[in-house]
Amino acid sequence: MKNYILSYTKQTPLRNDDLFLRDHRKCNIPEDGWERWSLPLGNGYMGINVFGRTDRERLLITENSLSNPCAYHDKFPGGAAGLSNFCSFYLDFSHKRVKNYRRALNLNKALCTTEYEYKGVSYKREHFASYPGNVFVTRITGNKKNSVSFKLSAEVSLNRSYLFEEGDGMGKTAEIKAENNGITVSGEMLYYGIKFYGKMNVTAKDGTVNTDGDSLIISNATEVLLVFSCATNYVPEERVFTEKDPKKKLAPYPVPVDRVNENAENAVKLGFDKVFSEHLEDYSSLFDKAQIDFGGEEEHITTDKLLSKYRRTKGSRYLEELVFQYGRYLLISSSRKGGRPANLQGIWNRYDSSPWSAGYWHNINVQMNYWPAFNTNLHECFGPYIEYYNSYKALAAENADEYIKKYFPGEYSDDNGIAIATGAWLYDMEKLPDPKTGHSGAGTGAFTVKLFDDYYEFTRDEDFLRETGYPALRKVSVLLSKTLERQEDGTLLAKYSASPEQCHNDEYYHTKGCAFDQQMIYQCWADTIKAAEILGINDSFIEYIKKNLHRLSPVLIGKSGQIKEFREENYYGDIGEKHHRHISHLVGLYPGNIITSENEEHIKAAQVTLNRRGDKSTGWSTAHKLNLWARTKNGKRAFDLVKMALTKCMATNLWDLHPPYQIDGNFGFSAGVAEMLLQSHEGFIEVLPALPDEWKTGSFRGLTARGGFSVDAEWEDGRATNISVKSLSGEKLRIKTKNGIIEKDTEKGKIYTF
Ligand code: FUC
Repeated sequence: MKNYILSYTKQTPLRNDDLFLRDHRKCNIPEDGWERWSLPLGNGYMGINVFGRTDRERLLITENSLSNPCAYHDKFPGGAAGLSNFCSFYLDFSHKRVKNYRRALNLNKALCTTEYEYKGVSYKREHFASYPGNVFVTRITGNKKNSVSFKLSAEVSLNRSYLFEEGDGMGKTAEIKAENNGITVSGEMLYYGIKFYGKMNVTAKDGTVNTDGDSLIISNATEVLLVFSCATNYVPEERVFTEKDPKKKLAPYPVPVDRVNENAENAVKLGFDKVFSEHLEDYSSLFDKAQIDFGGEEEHITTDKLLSKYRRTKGSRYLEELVFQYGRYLLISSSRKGGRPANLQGIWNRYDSSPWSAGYWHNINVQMNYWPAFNTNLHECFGPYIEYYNSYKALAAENADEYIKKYFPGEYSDDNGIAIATGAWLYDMEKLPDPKTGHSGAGTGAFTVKLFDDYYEFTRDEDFLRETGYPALRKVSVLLSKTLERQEDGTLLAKYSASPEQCHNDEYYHTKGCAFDQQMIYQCWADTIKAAEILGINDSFIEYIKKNLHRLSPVLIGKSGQIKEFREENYYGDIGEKHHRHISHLVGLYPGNIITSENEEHIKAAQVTLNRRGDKSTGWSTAHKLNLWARTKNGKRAFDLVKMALTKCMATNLWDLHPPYQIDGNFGFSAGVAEMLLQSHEGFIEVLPALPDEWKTGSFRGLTARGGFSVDAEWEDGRATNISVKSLSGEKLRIKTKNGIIEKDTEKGKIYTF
């Protein structure tokens, strides 16, 4: 694979580059360039931002379970409590006015480096986060003996007893202790009684390490190794959600101090090279699985310059490839088995009161996080969400009982399914909204379990389908079946319905049977029926949804030729904001498969809707539209969105900006690029369905398709010259070729060429 490298000759500035806070100047949070310039590393358990500073380096650590509840407050407008950062380590070198400064993030190795010269010594820092070792490792070297000296200290923010106002219980206590071989950081986040512990081990070759209060002074070393591991006492169990007393949620669980110490000690024993090679083996086993090549040449300019060059010129194929791979890198770094799912900011957070609480938002954001897991060959990274679902589903069932009892009492029974509402965290989940005030309809649950259908489709893992996928699809279908109202013409409509966050006359718009809910209910029922068939299940509920599926009427075309967002809309924009960032009435186009090229009229109407909505929007919305245009098989328009994302939505560190930084935009970008190159939602594989002129010649390797296939392709002048498909699960293959759709029985592990 080519080298994919983010590189800079500027350090992360200390000025406030924080777009979120710029809009909310009242926030009194220390200033830095975290959001635009720092470089992210992660091993799924923890995220690290490397600032790359030479006078005072900052290494900012996040652990996704260290959280307050979501709570908005005037003092932190826009911030919503929620996730808090774990701690920062500061390395005081006092190296000012350095020469030949450069820093980089190498995506092929998941390795971050900072290099410079100071007073005749060449310094190098290398950082990586190992998943198998569960450690973050830093090596600092000087090319002259005894040239490395610095002070190492830790800082825990919010070391006070409240966040918003005295007595709110949203504070944190912390103790930082220095010993000769390292620094420990421990304490408690009070609201949920989260105990946390982190250990930084320090080894200095040649030099000395001495304590100075709660800091360490490292003097005259030639090489210094820092190894950090951390954890909280969070356990992803049902009772963490169902226990109502916040203090009791984690009460039975101890913080795994021994495990953390062992992680750190093991890595020290093994040494940098061994820990790095284990890390690289693990990381490459995922990262190297998929490649795209549009002929981009590695550009030897810094990433900030590359971004501005992209804006000024005809673009850069290298940058397009780089940002595609960056999304994959970020997913591997923030979502690994054993860790928590990637939240709104992945696993990187500098706040005490984070934007939208760094929650799991189920009306688009968390779904988008996992779209590239499927088509870019990273289905392993979806594991944390499956585990998360299994821990919240009991609460989701309680919430479903309550919702049906309250709003549909006649439908109440001993199985009311599960309710997955928009807002969710690691300790709690919102209830479905009140029909008069909520901003998103009950379709959010169906939108969520579409991920399970996709996971099954891409892996063909029948055990998963039996144990988790089918029960989840069915439970959401059950809930939704109880929320429908039969109309005179026999149509079944979601009685309380809202197209996510769409406003009319500045208020959330509430209605019956909007396209989002109808499409999502249709999709969920159809996927439930399909899963039941695969598993050989048939009962009265399956019979019922089979019989009534046609009554859902998920797609209506309006007088402007648009897909209607609301049944009562005639012309586009009659109801709701014309350019609203959400475009929820096209969920049937993507991620669903209700609007497909089988019905040209539907595809045309989807294009009208997309054109009327306009391209200009926030980060994740741009990525969403990229996927939608790809599904209409319009390469030119899809590429407009690629350009829009790269010219308007990227921070210098290539984080996607809503603003603020939200990782969904990065993930949606990678998924969208893959969707332009390969599709499989129509019952067959289609190579290059939405290829733009800019990518006339190229290749890809290891993109994945439904049915459990890994696909490689090469093309010239827009035409595929070589296609090879590896069968990963021995399923029947259907592929569109120039001679039409070909069907083939396959054997697991075999490769078929076209
Ligand atoms: C949805 C979006 C917002 C934001 C938030 C985190 O509610 O409508 O734009 O991205 O999620």
